Amino acid sequence: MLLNGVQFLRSGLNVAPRSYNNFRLVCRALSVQYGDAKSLTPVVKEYVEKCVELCRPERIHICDGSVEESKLLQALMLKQGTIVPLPKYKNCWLARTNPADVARVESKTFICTDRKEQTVPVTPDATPGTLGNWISQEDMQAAIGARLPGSMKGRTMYVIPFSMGPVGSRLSKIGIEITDSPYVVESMKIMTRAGRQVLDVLQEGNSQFVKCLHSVGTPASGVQAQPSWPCDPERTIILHKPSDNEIVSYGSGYGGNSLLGKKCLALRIGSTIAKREGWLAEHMLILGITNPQGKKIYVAAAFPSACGKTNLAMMTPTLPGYKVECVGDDIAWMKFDSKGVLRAINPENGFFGVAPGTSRSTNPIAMDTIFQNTVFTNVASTSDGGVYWEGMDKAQLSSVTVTDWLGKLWSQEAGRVAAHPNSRFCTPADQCPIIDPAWEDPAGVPISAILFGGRRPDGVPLVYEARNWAHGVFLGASMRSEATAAAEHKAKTIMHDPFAMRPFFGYNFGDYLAHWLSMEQRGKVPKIFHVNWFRKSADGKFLWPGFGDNARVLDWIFRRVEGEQCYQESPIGRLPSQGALNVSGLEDDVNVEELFALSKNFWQQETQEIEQYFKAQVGDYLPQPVAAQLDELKARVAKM
Ligand code: OXD
Ligand code: MN
Repeated sequence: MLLNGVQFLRSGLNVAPRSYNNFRLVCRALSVQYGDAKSLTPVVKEYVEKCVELCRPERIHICDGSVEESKLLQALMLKQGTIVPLPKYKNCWLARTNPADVARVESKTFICTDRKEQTVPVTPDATPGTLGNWISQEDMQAAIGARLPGSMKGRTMYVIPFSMGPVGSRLSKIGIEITDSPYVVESMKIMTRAGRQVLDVLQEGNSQFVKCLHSVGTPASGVQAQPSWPCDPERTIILHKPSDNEIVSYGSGYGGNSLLGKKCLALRIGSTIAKREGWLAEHMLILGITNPQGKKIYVAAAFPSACGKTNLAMMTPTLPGYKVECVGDDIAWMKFDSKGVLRAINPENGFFGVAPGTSRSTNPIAMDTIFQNTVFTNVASTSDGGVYWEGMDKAQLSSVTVTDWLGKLWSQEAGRVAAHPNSRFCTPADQCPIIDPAWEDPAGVPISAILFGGRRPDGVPLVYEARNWAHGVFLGASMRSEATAAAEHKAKTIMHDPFAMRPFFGYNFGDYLAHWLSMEQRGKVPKIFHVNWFRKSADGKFLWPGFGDNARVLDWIFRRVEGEQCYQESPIGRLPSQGALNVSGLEDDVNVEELFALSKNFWQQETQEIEQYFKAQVGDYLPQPVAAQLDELKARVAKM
């Protein structure tokens, strides 16, 4: 019998595991085309079996994570036209997606809880909520019932056991992703620790895992616009049910919509687990920085998608004697250890970076990382078997022809971009030449400072420090940034993106703020800073060179962590004191005064805007200490 969505959810995984024999019945009828069904624990078998009954695949493939398996899947995708080889590099591939499936779809992403207020603040204001989308149990069941039954007909169902974080670390979590996309399997094998070793951990008695069901689906018409990239953009939906540690994603094969370890598990479900267990799951890079005296600290930084997290995480400092090493570029899981030290792991195993803008001058380390064992998506290709995107050295184009991300011949005069603005490289983290020696330390690395930031062309200085933890939490809550291409937003509007988590909260933002405030009672909290590399002058030019020169900002932060009194109070927080920011040797003249200028008018508007936002979006859920920080800021700005 075909399970419908209602039965799928109602039966959940709370039922006693059925015997292995039962599973064999299903699998025999289907044929396990690859892998060993015996390696699955009873609860995993139960989950796989339910997914089989619901989605009705043709065959099953249990992923072992091996190189042979990758070769098999690459050959299959080549045959299906999903990828083409890039012979200029070693083991690199290019996928071109259906042009309707190119980014995360925030408007179609839902969290399912009993009550709406468990997911989002419910405010009396009529303004539509922007802090996530709630779905009821009934509607989630209906959404599954309308899409998933039979969705894998004719396809192979892949079972991917994966670990977010080093396999076996007390900070790591296990997931089982079921998917009908070999592209997703290959990407998950890069982005997570996937395969047999994860099943061994489950066999050893740790039976908990996050259930991740993904299907690229089939349009209601039955016709795929691009058979090499099956998807169902009209009916795409990404569902999360934190109470069951469960994710169901339908209709998209792209990035965070389909690689379910990343945004769905590590952030949305992850933040709910973190709240329950007393830690933090955040949209943050982690880097180690060593000063000229050989002292090293670790820093975590939250910037909205496509605001330069990968560039900062792999920065080549221009300040002599400084060294930056990369722990992760997108997600940090942070937990206090028994001594009260906040320790972080990068739960990922690879980088899923935005390609355009990545070049030898902006991020040479990324360029040294990505040209082997990498899956590129929606970049342009060159006739010598290479890739191209906006920002890459144009000199290489003189001797080749270029095919754009849509598969059309392209030239520099074409008047359109060659690579999609959200095109990506998906590459193993251990290929990064400056990967931190402790990046896989199961204990995590100690975090001394947390940075918040965004693209703020006006009014916001290069760097300032929070006065205390509650003020830092307020800075995270009031973060704003220009929209980018990582999601479906179009115009370059300044959007609120608190903690860079707006698309990724797994529960009510008010409760999230209370959780952040409570960290102060759990251990020694790091210092918090706000940075803005993107301030512009009146004539529209960036005031700060950014990239490697951001080491100058990290140098000031380092010295503040060390307790140096190199700051002055200002109405918005602590600024570097006169001369404290090291600007010596900067190639271009930088107008430091303009970079740090504070305008009463701007900050009055900014505080008003934050106040309206809190009122409309957070309402009564705003914790009092955060509201008090806003009041204090307003009072200080009034006296400017
Ligand atoms: C990402 C994102 O892909 O934040 O990392 O969109
Ligand atoms: Mn991200």
